[in-house]
Amino acid sequence: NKESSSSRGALIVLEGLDRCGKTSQSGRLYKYLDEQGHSVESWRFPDRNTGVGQMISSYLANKSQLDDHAIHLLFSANRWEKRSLMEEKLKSGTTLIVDRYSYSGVAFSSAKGLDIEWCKAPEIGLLAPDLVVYLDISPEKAAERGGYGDERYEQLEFQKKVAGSYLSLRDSSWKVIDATLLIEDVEKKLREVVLDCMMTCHKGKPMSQLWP
Ligand code: 2DT
Repeated sequence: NKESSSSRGALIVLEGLDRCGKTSQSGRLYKYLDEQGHSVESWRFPDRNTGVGQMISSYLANKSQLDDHAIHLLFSANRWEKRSLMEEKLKSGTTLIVDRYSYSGVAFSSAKGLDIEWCKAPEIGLLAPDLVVYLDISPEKAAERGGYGDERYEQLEFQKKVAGSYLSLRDSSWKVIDATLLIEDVEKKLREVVLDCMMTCHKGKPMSQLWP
């Protein structure tokens, strides 16, 4: 049941704190949709494979230092360099499951104290997701999950600020899923909202741009 080339794919974004399960849920969702015969790709931001992505990667590993505004703009540039490919894929009927997007950009930078409107500005004109799924977990619970790694933002105090920033970004188009449920239950809920969204896009919902 491959979609006809005349109907577009959906832009699905998964957001949430570190250790909320985004990456494993993206993987499971991708596998499911692929097995069902959908045209689907799994993406993530930052995309560390580009030149800009390598600068970001080195910053996150604490191997380089950058001004908060500068790194914010690099994260945004990293999305801009993928924008045309993203549009092409969606138009050709491929659904994209994206692990983090502009919301991570704004949530993490504003958690450092940058002005939220300033943070949102470079994202204007990127493709707006058809669905944002927020995998909801408290910073404390997330920290209990096998601990954080060594990357720059993986600390409880900072994650608490990020959680607050995410909260102020949430709007009615977000679907919030309790990330502390069993992994299979999260997966099931995720599939439901995603299939529903894909259907809407398939039926001709127009693409839009940030910020809606
Ligand atoms: P991963 O651990 O998921 O690779 O993320 N981040 C991410 C930002 O600060 N701004 C952004 O625009 C994006 C996409 C979140 C690496 C870290 O980078 C943060 C965690």
